[in-house]
Amino acid sequence: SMQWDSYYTLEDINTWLDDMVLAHPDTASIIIGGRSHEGRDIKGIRISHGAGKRAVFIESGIHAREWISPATTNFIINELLTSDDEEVKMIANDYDWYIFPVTNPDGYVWTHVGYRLWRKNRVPYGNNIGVDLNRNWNSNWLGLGTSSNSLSNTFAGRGPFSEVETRTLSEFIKNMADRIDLYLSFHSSGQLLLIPYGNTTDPLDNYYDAMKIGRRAMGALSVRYGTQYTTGNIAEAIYYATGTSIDWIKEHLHVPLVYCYELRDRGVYGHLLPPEQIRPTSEEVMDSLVEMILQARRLG
Ligand code: 0X9
Ligand code: ZN
Repeated sequence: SMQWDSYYTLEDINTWLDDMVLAHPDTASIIIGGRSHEGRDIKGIRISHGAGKRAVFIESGIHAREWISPATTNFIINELLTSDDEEVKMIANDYDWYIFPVTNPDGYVWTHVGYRLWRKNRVPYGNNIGVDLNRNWNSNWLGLGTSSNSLSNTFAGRGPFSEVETRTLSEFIKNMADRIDLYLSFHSSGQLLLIPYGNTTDPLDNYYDAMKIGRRAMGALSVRYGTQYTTGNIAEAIYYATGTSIDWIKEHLHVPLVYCYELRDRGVYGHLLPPEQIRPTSEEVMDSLVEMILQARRLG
């Protein structure tokens, strides 16, 4: 089992997912959300206490080097399956959970065996390698905040969904989209909670509800360790970014609530967050997730 004080390889994470399903056969099952260029599965877990419930979807690790993202997601899986906390048990029970810790498996493996700060997938384009999988979704594709140069870390690919990872995962999501109440995308870093859209500062249809729910969730996040997150539209809170997952989920699948977490920290370690911070980062995010769902219910 995981100790939450070190980062794990893809192989370790996938074995751990299998172990969790073996230990919780009535509620947990393995799901395959898609595949990668190098032929790996995008492996995840479904947690369900009975058919026909509304769903929460968690996509993490789309950027390979952001190791705190899968680590936090694994912690959430563990809490949903093993916690004795009444509120955690309640959210675990009330929803069907679809959770993918590593949605860029080739990139994640490369950060362990090749280059620690790799971000993109591993597809060769000319002399360069890799598409930014968070610029390749079919929403304002190749708009602001991305690049058509394959050397760039924000290379959008040769077309919307040119990459097998985004193409297969988006199909999986599309096929269950009418059940999703809440979609979360985990990244690092900067301590932000972001809402669509990345190409404009114009408010969303449900901007005020999304902001209110997000701010209250970040209030809950701050209680345990005092960690401050800023809630805002992608374009106003950081920079323009197009072809991102949450924009596509919102624009094309009409999921009401979608958020991108930019996890710890705020510029000291960045993507190289020390493993001692895995547990506190994960705990406070879990606190925020409980509050987010309670607030979404109140307003929804
Ligand atoms: O640039 C990005 O893709 C994200 N920042 S990061 O430093 N993790 O690369 C911000 C994108 C915000 N939008 C979505 N996540 N959809
Ligand atoms: Zn990222």
